[in-house]
Amino acid sequence: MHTTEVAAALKGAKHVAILTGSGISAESGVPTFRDAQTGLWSKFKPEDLATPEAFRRNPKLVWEWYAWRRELVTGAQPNAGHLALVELEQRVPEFTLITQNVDGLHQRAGSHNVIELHGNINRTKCFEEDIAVTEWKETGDSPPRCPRCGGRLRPDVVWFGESLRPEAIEGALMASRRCDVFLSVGTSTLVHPAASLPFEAAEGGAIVIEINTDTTPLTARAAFQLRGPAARVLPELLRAAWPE
Ligand code: BV8
Repeated sequence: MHTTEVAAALKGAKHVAILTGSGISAESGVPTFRDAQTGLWSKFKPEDLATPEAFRRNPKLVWEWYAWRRELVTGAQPNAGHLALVELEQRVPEFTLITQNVDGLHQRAGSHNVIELHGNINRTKCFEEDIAVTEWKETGDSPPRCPRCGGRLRPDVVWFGESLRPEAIEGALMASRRCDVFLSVGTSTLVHPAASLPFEAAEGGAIVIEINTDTTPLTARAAFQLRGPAARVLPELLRAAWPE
């Protein structure tokens, strides 16, 4: 294991950028995209439900899938992996946390400089007008209706085939190209454009470290791989870099 070399790199870093995927929330009980769905959702593949086409075809089904996931997320707690990143943010001169997760667990753990690439499941917007909606009348409609235009409401997440918010992807690309240490944590590195960020960082000369329980398309390109669960590996790394 390269914990000592990685700890030394972190200790000397000026700007650390992190990309996280659903693997960092796995130990909080939030299933990853790869994990088979359970219960009445077991017959659906996430990428079949997380599209505007699926919502047009069956808005009630998609809305209730997100309601189920929202309950899971609300019942979950940030784990030692999330908390280690909060500590890392306080220990390095510049820090950018780029997440693909829509669960909001980084912010609940106490992380500040967070870029939510794919939105947040606890926010809602109007499907027709594409603007945020915070209050609506519960009329029993599923999905509920927009108080302004009567259109259907949808979760404020980025669906497959939809573009990311320009400021989010531009901020993530800038941090990836400018950082000197890049950690890719708990992501299968398959969904674009997020999956290109660790490679942008490597192109930019950063030391790229992968923390994952498995190999991914990034493994061969990373300078170091720390194989293991994020909630164990990240605190170990912080202790190796800052023993006090
Ligand atoms: C777009 C929000 C413009 C919704 C999500 C280039 C090449 C190929 C395809 C494309 C391309 N460019 C665009 C595409 C199409 C598509 C795409 O990438 N498709 C993939 C499937 C090939 N991208 C898009 O559609 C994007 N939009 O590009 O718009 C455009 C449009 C059309 C055509 C061209 C351009 C929008 C993508 C965003 C979609 N929304 N989420 C919701 O959550 O419901 S993506 C969603 O899936 C997540 O946010 C995340 O990004 C992804 C899942 O990946 P991971 O988080 O990594 O999770 P996964 O389960 O896969 O893996 C878990 C990993 O953790 C594993 O490696 C496992 O080993 C590890 N692990 C498990 N436990 C632990 C652990 N590691 C450590 N510790 C543990 N305990």
